[in-house]
Amino acid sequence: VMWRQPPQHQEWKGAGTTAHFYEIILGRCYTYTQIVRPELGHKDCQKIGKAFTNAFLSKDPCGSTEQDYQPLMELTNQTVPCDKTLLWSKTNELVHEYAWVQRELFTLENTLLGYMADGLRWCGDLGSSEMNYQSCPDRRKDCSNNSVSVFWNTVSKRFAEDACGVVHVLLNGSVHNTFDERSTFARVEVFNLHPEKVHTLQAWVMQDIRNISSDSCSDASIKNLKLILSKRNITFTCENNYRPIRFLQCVKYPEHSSCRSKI
Ligand code: DVN
Repeated sequence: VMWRQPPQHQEWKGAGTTAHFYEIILGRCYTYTQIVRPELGHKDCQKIGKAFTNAFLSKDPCGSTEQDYQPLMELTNQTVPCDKTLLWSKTNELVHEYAWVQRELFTLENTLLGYMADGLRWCGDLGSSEMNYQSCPDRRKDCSNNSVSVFWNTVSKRFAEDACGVVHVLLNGSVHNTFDERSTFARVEVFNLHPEKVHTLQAWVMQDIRNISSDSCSDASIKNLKLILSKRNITFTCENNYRPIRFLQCVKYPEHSSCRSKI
């Protein structure tokens, strides 16, 4: 008997779990703890890998919670020195180029958990103990409480809560909302900085070198950020086109007029 194949049904609107997810997070855990930051000391990568997958396997991928990730969070605590936390929004490439050079600065992706999960996708299914490699919930089209978004909200919250001293943030002065209220930085990180430990948030607002305009620090969205922080008793300072990061932009566009002579 020839059975007609049922039409392939995509459960969710987003791409599925990254192929070889488990091997990638395990490998990244060993790379980070053995090579990138050996000073972190011993971490049990086998246990961390299991805690990561246990957070979402056999569960509804649209019903993910902070508690699901608690065992993973407890195995991956890490101290970032005061004044060395670097937040960002809409500057993904530039911020990591800068953190690569300034090795004492930590973005979330320079901590163990952020390093392990960076760029990956994952989800499980309530009715199965396997990962779903076919599709995962899209945060806009399916649900916001999906396994990946809840993970980033949870780790971003801890990253901000743990910060102390001066916290830096690299923002994009060439987009419509430099401070975007829907971003993780705005929704999660700004509200979880502890004013008893964090006295100042220093923003570096970088513009696209090919398109330099006027003062981004006086942008309305930045004024909104300043207001939110003043209500939280955190001092806000803002600097346009911070020179060390401008130099990085000039590495990419050395022939640009603002890179040719005096910057
Ligand atoms: O400070 C950093 C870092 O610590 C991080 O955890 O949060 C800050 C960066 O996130 P952001 O402020 O939301 O910045 P972006 O540039 O708006 O978003 C960066 C990336 O995270 C993008 O790939 C976002 O996906 P998108 O908007 O292109 O579909 C992604 N992202 C943002 N919010 C998310 C999310 N991914 C999953 N769930 C969310 N809620």
